[in-house]
Amino acid sequence: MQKQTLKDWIKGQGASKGVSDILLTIASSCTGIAKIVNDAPLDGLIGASSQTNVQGEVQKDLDIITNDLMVADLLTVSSVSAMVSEEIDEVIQNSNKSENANLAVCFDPLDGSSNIDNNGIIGTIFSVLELASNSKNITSSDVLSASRNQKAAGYFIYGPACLLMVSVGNKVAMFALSEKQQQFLLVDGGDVSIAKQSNEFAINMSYQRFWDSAIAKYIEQCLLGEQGKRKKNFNMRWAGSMVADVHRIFMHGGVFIYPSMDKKGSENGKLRFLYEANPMAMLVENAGGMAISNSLPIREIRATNIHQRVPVVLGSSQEVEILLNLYQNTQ
Ligand code: P6P
Repeated sequence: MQKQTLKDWIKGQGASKGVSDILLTIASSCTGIAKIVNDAPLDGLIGASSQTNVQGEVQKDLDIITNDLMVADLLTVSSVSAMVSEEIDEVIQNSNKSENANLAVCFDPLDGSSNIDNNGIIGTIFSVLELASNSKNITSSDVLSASRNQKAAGYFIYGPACLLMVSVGNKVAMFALSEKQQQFLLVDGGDVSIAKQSNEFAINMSYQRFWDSAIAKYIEQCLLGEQGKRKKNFNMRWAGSMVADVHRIFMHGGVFIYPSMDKKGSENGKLRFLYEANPMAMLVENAGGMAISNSLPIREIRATNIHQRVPVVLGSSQEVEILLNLYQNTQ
């Protein structure tokens, strides 16, 4: 049976033409990124560039190349009013936008780029926000005040297969890039859900001394396994790539944790709200999971900076509920 194309799925979900044009353009951009990533070792592109981004992080060659590709492609879409990229300090204006354009695209063009040189799994994360204003010059506060009005969110994952996980407000659907057809085709029934229970957690254990008491207590109980009050054993995974760690949660449950830490520069964790935490929170919640930042739902955060970092706990609802209770009891 012919698998549904991304274009037909989007139409079936009732997304606006503006959102549809953006999603199809990003899908085309990421088809190109998949090829660039695949050829990177042969093209000498797995190393670091001489530049640093607004986060003060050394940019990889591929960070810059993939960013420039996505910006150039999205500037051709008339429904895009502005963009926020992890790699660019300021809001990017779209001079080609139509008069009534009111959509902002926030993206991390290549998440997990510390995994490039070891051929690890990396990805692209995106969020489409509907702005309250369609003024000529879109400000940071215009974008930030639209963060609760996500019209679409998703990620591409460049692994053995190139996959897309996406939601335009209702269900979450997974697509795979068909080499033959060079387009994304629907995998399974278009209704991905996250297991409510899990025995797997994803956290960088090397930061244990910096954790707050809620996280410390939760992980302590996981590590006690059957001897502790959880009365079951846990497994740990940490890919060092948010897209890889979150995708595993969609596939077989689990909880992903990047907490605030008592460590200079990590007081709000590491992950950025607009183009990492917020889109992943929409996907996770639309798949029946939970996504919190300390004791607040991530999607209710009122960020004050377009590159603001926020603590992230997301995944299987029963596990996130335990962490939420721990946060509420330690406040
Ligand atoms: P750490 C990748 O650089 C990233 O932003 C996320 O994709 C990933 O979850 C996190 O950093 C890993 O951080 O501190 O474990 O290297």
